[in-house]
Amino acid sequence: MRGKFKFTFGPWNIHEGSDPFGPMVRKSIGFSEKMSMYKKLGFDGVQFHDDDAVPDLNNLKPDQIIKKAGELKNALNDHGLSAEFVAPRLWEDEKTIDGGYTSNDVKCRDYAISRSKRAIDIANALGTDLLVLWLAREGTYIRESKDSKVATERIVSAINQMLEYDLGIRVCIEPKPNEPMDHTYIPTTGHAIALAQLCIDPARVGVNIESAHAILAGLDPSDEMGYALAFNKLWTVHLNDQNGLKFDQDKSFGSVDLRRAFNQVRILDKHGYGNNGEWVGLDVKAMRTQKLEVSTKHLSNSRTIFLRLLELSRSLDETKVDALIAARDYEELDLLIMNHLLG
Ligand code: 3MF
Ligand code: MG
Repeated sequence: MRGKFKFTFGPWNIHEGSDPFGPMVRKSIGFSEKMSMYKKLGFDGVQFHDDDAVPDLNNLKPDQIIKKAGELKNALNDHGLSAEFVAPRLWEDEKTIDGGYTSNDVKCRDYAISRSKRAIDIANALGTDLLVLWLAREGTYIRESKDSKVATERIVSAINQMLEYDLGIRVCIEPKPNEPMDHTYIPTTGHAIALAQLCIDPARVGVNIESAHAILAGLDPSDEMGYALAFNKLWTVHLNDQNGLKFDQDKSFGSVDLRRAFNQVRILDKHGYGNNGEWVGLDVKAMRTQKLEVSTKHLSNSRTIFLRLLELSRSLDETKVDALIAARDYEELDLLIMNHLLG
């Protein structure tokens, strides 16, 4: 069965251009203005951090948070948009300096769990059952500061508390090997899927694979996707691109390695991604040099590249591919693919 594709991104993907070495270079665009940009750019879904959806949520009571999220849901409806997921933003608060679920301080761990429950409340109010966990600071700068067995058990315990809190919620881990930490505890798809097996309801724990995160781990994103698909655990993706092993670049999809992007589109399409409602998320950032008026092109461009690669994937002569595989002539297969990509 072929894939069925609809696209989504998070409000953080339209951003002011600040980086660790320089301030913002573009003015901030408020969420209501961003909301009116989605459809024009070809997107139907919105990904949220909990505080993108409900700003200042630390100073609100649970029922106030739910009320505000309900108001946001109405605004999304007015724009014909759906909420894809909510992710607790656990990496900015002072209480999560040393990690949330794996912090050495019990008060900080409790905060991380209660904040995750608020994110689940927001997901419910926005009409989605997907909670994404990018485990940003669940790791270390030095090995001796935490015990990796205890840390793993603490992440499992935190996820279990989320699964117990809401019997309908699905928890989707977004693995990343480093940045901001030196090392994180759930660096790859394999780690995330294995972790699911330790949870009380493994069927409700899956993955969000980001191309750049897989590349940073020295892995091929399409193989990571195939692995998750074999477990029926690929519940969303963050497509983008990455030029080698350096900081997380969030470049436009396909802009570094077109063939690597082609293989991601191909594996998704070959295995019917999207037929159970999965979205294609694009976690991409505009270059810092881009002027405000043209600072959303990375989003529409990434979608365009995806759709062009989809055409190429669907027009590939699979009979020829099969014959070359049967003959074990992978050099000729290599040329077939290159010629196909070159047009
Ligand atoms: C970090 C990321 C994050 C997550 C997002 C949702 C800012 O490398 O990719 O994007 O995708 O927080 O979990
Ligand atoms: Mg991401």
